[in-house]
Amino acid sequence: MISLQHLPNGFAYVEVRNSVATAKIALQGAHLFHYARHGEEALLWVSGASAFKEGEAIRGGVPLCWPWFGMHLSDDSLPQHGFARTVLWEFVETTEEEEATEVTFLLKSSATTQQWWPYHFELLYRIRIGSELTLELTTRNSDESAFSITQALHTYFKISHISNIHVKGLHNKPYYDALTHTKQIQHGDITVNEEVDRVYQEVREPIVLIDKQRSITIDNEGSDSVVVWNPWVEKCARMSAMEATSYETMLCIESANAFDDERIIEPHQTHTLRARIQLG
Ligand code: TA6
Repeated sequence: MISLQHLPNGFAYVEVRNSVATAKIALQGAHLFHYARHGEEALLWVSGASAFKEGEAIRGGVPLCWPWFGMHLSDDSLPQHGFARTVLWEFVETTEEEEATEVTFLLKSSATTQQWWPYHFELLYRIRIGSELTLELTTRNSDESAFSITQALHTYFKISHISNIHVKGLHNKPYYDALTHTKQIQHGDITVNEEVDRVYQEVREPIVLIDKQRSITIDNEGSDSVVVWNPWVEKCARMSAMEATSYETMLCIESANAFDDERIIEPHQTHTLRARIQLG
């Protein structure tokens, strides 16, 4: 079952309910903000302080960072993480199978987008909701010039408590530490007991988030970089739409083309960033 729903303030989202799971995707930003298999904990964390209002990215779920990740390289008046997550997308297609539903959203360049980024493009975002969750963001260059993008599926995972988790799969990977502005190498699994803001490179194997008895496997394609972020106490207190204890129950593991993993897309060519998320 698929329906278009509206919050009292008019904020629109698509609700999906099938035989295995439920999901909710806002038209603004094609922003997946809920996914849960029946009878299980939600996969994604969403802040209780998130406003769900026009022009403001939902704090949590899977914000789409596009066509740049982080701050714009030459104009810091432009929004962090690009504009795709705060503009309205079109809900263009749905396919229902026995145990999965696929929904597709489209964002095309316009006079609005060209005020931030001067290229012609089409973004197609397919979300497959079943016992697994697959996110597939395809950029088509419909311009006559090549362009470069950086991007991320900025996934906020819901966790039992930050002290219970560890992340496997990044041992020996190089990363940029955004807190110290230094390049480091990961030794062993990641545990979190302070602010963590790292962009890992050369990542070509699945990453596994272990949270007590629950394991979440993130298998990326079209991506060689992964961002791991937790704001911890002080930054959490300073950030918008965060509650004081938000950092305790969320961890971002972001499937990305970030920094050195930028992608050049030639005219009329495409690039797809795909994340397959399996729950154990
Ligand atoms: O992906 C990590 C990060 O770049 C952090 O530095 C932090 O800024 C986070 O994204 C949240 O960014 P946002 O623009 O959503 O507040």
